[in-house]
Amino acid sequence: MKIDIKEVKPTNDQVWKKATLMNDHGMTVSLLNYGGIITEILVPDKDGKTENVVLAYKNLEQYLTNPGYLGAIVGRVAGRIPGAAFELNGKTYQLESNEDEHCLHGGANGFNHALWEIEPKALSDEVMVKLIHKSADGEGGFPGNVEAEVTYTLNNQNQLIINYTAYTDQMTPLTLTNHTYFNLSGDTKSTINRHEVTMDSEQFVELDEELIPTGKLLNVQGTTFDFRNGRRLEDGFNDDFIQNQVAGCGYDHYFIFANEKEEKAIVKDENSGRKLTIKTNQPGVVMYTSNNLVEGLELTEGVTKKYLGLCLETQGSPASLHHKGFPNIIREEGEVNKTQTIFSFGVESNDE
Ligand code: FUC
Repeated sequence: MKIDIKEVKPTNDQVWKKATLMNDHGMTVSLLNYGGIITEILVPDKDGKTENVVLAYKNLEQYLTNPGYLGAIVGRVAGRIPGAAFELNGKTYQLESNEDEHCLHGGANGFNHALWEIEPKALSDEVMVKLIHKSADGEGGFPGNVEAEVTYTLNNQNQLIINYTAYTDQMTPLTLTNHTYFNLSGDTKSTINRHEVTMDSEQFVELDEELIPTGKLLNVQGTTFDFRNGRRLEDGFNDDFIQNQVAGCGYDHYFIFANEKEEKAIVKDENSGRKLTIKTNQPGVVMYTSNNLVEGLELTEGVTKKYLGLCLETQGSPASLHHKGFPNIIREEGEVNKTQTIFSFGVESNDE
């Protein structure tokens, strides 16, 4: 097990730190203290070939804008807050809008653009970095001073464990996630169309044309959103179901976990044999299939394009700010909100 931290310069006047965590089984995770952005996850395929399974820009400078939120920690509130406004205890809070009149992923100066303090720590059986960021009362329009800590831990079971801790000194909405785009084919050899997803979910949040929750939960039964027994993503890309259509012919929806299984989501790529399993104590996940990814930005391999990556953004649901019956994101004064998501990588070969 090893950690390496070095300085990188995206531009002449900026210095970031890049941490590289390595385990004893050929798995490597690299991340920046800027936005807590994951820039590389190297894992072996079924033949032992180690390749990168996340989308990352070739030029670090691109992360300063990062329209697709590649690899980043997202907060204070991951997802969309319609009209960039919400009510709390009878008071209306107006946020900065950054997508038409809506607030997306915490606003223009969200956690994905913060330069986090970084502390490495190596133990005998795991390596980790802790990232720390303080967000002041009123930032982006949100109430409360928030102290966030996110740790990325790599162990010898080929698991990347992300722990989020957030303290607030006032009642406030908060739900953090990570916006990594996975592509298990390795070095973006192919799109995610044939990735097979299994998900422990019976219900998802209906969206309108602007990707804003309507307030209705839909049952997955009989739709392209039924991943309970596994389904290829291309089923939804090619279907005329209105919910796939509004999302740009794909998925960009919050799925509520049924909590029948410990493994909340499993992603498999038959060609490479790679398998990603997700466990979390979050109540659900936004599954986004990069339907609206800005195209043509240079990546470490290839360029950004539609269906190139799969985001599995475990989080609470911002729809709960305006509708009843959705997983809560309001944190109480003095609360320390703790969540965890575990990404486990493995292989499954067909000829076994
Ligand atoms: C996801 C989506 C959005 C958006 C963004 C970059 O979380 O829900 O639609 O395009 O990330």
